[in-house]
Amino acid sequence: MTELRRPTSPATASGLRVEAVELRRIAIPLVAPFRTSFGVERQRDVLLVHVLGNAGEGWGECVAMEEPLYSSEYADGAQRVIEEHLLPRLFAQDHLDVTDVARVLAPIRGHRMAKAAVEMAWLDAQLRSAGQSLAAYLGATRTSVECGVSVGIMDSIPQLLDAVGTYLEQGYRRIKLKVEPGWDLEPVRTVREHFPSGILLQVDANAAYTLADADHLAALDQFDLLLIEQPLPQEELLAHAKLAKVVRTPICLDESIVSAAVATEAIEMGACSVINIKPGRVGGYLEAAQIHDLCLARQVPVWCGGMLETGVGRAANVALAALPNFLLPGDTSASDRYFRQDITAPFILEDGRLAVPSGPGIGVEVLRDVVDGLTTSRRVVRRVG
Ligand code: OSB
Ligand code: MG
Repeated sequence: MTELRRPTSPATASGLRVEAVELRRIAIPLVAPFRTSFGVERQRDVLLVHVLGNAGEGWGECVAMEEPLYSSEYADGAQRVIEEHLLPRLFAQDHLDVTDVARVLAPIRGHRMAKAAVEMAWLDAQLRSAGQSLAAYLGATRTSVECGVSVGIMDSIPQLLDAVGTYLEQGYRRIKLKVEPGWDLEPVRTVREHFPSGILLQVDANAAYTLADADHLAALDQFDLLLIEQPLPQEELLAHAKLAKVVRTPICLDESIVSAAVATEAIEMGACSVINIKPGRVGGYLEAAQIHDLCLARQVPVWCGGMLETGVGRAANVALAALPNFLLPGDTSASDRYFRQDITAPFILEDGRLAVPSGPGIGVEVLRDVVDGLTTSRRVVRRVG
C-alpha cells in the first residue's frame, strides 16, 4: 500500500461513515500522587471515545482532567460537549473524512480537548482501515523517541532526590521538576548539586507566577536549565515576552499555545523560544502537526507534552514525537511511571526511549477486560437515520 501524507486523506476520498460512538469513562489509579501548582492527582478520570464506523473502529482519548484546574476543560464537560454539540454535527454528515472533522466542528468555540478526542478516534479508524500507521501518516522520521519524566512537587527535598534518582536509574534522558512559589530555587539547586552536572533539567510552573516574579525567576538562570515552562498565566503572551527579556533561560509555553495561530503569535512576539505540543490542548493531532511544521520553518524546537495519558493517548503522542522537529525529550514516559496496569500493552523504556508503534492507526490494541474493570460509565450514541 502506498503511504499517504498529510493533508491528504488517509482512507477513501469519501471518508468514514460512523454509525455509533461509545463514550467510556474509566477511573485508573496512579502509582503515586502527582502534585503540581494547580492540584494533586491520585487517579486519572479518563474519557475514551470509541467510534464504530462502516470501515472499522477507532479509539480516542480525551485529556481533559476531572477538574478544570490545568485549563478550563474537564472530563464531564468534555463528555457533555461531545454528546450534545459535536456528535450531532458529525452525524449530520453522511461520510466524513478526518481532515474535515475540525472544519465541521469549527462553529463550536473552544472545547479543543473534546474535539481532539473525537478527531483522534476518527483518525485511528480511517488509518486502521487504510492499513497505515499514525506515525507514517504524520511524517515521522524516527522509530523510537527520547523520553523525559515530569516529577511532581514533593513533601520534602529528600523525597524529591529519591524520586529523581530512581527515574535517572531507569534511564530517563531528561528531568522536569514541577515548581511553584515556595518550591523552586531550593529543589532545583539540590537536584543540580546531587546529580551529575550533565543531566538535562527543566522546570514547569503551570502558570503559578506573575511578571512581578521576573527577578526571582531569573535566579533560576544559574542552574543551566533547558527551559522554564509556562511560568505565567495562559492569556499573558506579552508578559511572557517581557519576562523573556529578563531571564536568560529559554521560555517554553504549554497552556498558552491553544492553536497554530496562537503559536505563530507567541513566536513572533518573542513570548517563547520553545513549544510544548500537546495534541489535546490544540484540538487534535492534525493541528499539532501544523504547529510542528510552523515551528520547524521558524527554527523553534518543540517537544511532546503529556497529560498522564493511558496507552491509547501515549501511542499517538509517541507517533507525533517521532517527527523531525521534536528536538527535545518529551513527557512521554513509560506506562509504569503512571499506572500499575495500563489499558494497552505497556510502553516500556528501553535505553531512555519508547518505540514508536508501527501497526495501523495508533498501533496499539485496547485491553477490553482491563477497560471493563475500570469503567465507571458507558454510553452509546447512535446515528439516527
Ligand atoms: O503541565 O505538562 C503539564 C500533567 C497533567 C497536566 C499538565 C501537565 C502534566 C505533566 C505530566 O507535567 C506530563 C506527563 O507525564 O504526562
Ligand atoms: Mg506543562
